[in-house]
Amino acid sequence: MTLSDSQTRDLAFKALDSFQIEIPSWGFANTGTRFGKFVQAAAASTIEEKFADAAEVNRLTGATPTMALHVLWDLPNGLRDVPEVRALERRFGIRSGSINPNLFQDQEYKYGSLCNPSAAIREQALDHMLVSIEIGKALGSRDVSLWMADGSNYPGTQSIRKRIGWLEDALRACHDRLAPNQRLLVEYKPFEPAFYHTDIADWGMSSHFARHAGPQACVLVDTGHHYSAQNIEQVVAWLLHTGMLGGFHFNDRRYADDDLTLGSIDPYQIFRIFHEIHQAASDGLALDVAYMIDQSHNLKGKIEAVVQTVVTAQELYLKAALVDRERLAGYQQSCDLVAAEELYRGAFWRDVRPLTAAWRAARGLPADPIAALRASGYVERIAGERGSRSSAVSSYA
Ligand code: PSV
Ligand code: MN
Repeated sequence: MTLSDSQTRDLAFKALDSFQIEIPSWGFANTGTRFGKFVQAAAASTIEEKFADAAEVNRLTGATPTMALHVLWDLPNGLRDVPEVRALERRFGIRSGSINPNLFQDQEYKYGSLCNPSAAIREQALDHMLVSIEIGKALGSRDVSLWMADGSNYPGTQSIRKRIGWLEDALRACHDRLAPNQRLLVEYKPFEPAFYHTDIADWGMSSHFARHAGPQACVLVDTGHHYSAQNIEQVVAWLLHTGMLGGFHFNDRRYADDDLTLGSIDPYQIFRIFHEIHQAASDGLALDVAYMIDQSHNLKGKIEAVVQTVVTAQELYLKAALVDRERLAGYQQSCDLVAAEELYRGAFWRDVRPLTAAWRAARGLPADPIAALRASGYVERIAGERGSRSSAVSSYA
């Protein structure tokens, strides 16, 4: 059945109303590569500045009410920093999103954190996890999002199986401390900074650890954390099917974990992921998926890059929402390959920008959030205010 314009509009508005995406506090701070850092005068160097920037993005897009926090960078004093964060939430109208423990920067973690051969260091890492869970409770934030840099660089230098056991124990201990509304998201990555083996290298390992930990644990898919040829939407379909999909860290990549703007290299990839999610929802699967951005922009203006990312995510989410799934199912059933593919590709190529613009107008948002940011003078103003300080401080190298 072909939809009328007003039916399409209703469907589009419904999809856009339901789509929110979390922005990372570290996306506003000065970052770099291991070769160097190009500092930006407008970069945020305090938690207050990060909240201010997040509020600006939400004002422009209406789709980013929460900001992910990285414990070491944003709450360096742990629970003692909670009241300040609470006050900033109220002041800027932005809620704390996922809480990201940091198990990769302390010197002790050279040979691993929760998988370190030293029981004392594993204990220290577990303590940090437990503090992060308590921070999540105190902030009323639901997801604790774990990524570890643990692994090894050379064959034979670590017992892969002993490390599996240590991690199983640690994640179960974490799960025991979750409040009923909290979730533990387990992120995977096949390489970097470890280059021989990574303790949670892929979605199968993440799923195993999450299942072993308990029912409130699930998998986090960072789109940059796959081998080049990997079929990520198939991974997503499997996680949906097995009830293990907890959320995403979106970004794009050409070679490795490049942290490029979502959809800048392969927008079709993100469309295909969103299609799996819309399809699962319309098939009646119970879904609870946290959409998050994990990008640290080094060359683009930080706030502008985040706004561009949110706008792109909305467009791709909407394109996938508008796939005629009934007709597609018919073509799939009759194995009409070309008709199925053309319908699918057609949805991807559809220009949904008139629909996103109409939705923004109806919701009192700027029709073109990037242009509105440029016109607002916000970046120039904060660059003037922050410029003298920002070269000195950074949270991520
Ligand atoms: C690691 O590459 C990662 O994707 C994790 O999610 C970290 O928390 C984040 O990037 C920031 O370093
Ligand atoms: Mn990530």
